[in-house]
Amino acid sequence: MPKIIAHLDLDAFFASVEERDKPRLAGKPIVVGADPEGGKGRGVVSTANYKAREYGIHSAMPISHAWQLSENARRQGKPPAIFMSGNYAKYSQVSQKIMDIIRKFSPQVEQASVDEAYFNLTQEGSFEKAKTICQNLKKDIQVKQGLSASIGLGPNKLIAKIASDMQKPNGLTIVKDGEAATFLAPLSLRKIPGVGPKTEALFNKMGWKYVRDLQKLKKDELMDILGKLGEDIYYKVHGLDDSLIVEDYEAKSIGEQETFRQDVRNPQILFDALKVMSQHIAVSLKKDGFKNFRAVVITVRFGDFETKTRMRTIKSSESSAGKIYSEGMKLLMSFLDKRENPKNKAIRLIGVRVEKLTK
Ligand code: TTP
Ligand code: MG
Repeated sequence: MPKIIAHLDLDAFFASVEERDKPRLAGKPIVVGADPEGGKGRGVVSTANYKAREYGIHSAMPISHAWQLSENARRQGKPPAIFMSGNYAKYSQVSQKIMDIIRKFSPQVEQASVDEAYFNLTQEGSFEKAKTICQNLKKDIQVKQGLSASIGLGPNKLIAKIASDMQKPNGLTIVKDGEAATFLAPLSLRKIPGVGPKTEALFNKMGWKYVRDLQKLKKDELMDILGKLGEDIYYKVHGLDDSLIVEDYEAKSIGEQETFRQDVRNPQILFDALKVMSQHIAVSLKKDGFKNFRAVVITVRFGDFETKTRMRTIKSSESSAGKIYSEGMKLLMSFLDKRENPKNKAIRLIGVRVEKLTK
């Protein structure tokens, strides 16, 4: 029997929670993220609701840019966006409640991020029955939590994930067994997980833009270009994926980031920020019931917005703030010298997070 896998992703999650809880926000464009400080703010957008996206505002955009777009809209007589800081404790509570609802509809659920989950519906026996389950689930989330979600149904996780994004917001997209390759063919290559901006640029240079362009290649041709990654991509463009639903992951990472008021070269300022964030993360780990982490990840964004991420995997299982700090510091050091920062650029933002969490 073919598998029937679903992927659910909440629509404009943080912003939708705010809109739900604050009646004065109903129907308005909303941006959750850093303080825009009248256009001078230095942080980024966490998310924007769909009204605000009509102005071109989106996740990870500098908040100052979002402010400009909102001001442009205001000048055209449209309502300006409402900017608000996020209430992350609340979002994570809502997230847990949503996961509990999904668990009532499926015996096997994998939380993949704060607002998305894969779940198994194979036991329903047909895509028609699985579709009805998804419609009921969407209704239940709407009634109990006042939020809308988009769901993709497919023969594996890869297809379910891509499908859930096809008809956002409030979508339900079904790709039956045997339809996967046809479904993927017209999509742009960036829709394939694992094809990032660099790989996409490489493909574009070869004249390949859509999934169908890669579907024509042999596995060896892709492997000659990209090695193991080429092999992975070969299977993906044909809609093949045998990764399993991994239960038990309540969250894949816990982390924080800080944007400095001015770009920084002084190591002490960076280490101080790292220390405070490490302490916060250790507290969150405990609060969320995690025993250990096995990896520490540092993100550095330079003044020119170049952004680098480096990870250290730890052999022993650790949970202390001190360990996050010491591993984070080793990673951070390389950004202060030629190894990761040959041009001695100043640093705009650092982020630290822990991954490979166990309960
Ligand atoms: P997403 O599911 O990527 O985005 P979304 O739910 O806001 O919108 P969509 O309808 O397109 O799914 O991310 C979930 C939440 O994670 C999002 O509400 C805010 C947070 N987030 C960030 O803080 N920074 C980011 O860069 C992204 C992409 C998300
Ligand atoms: Mg979402």
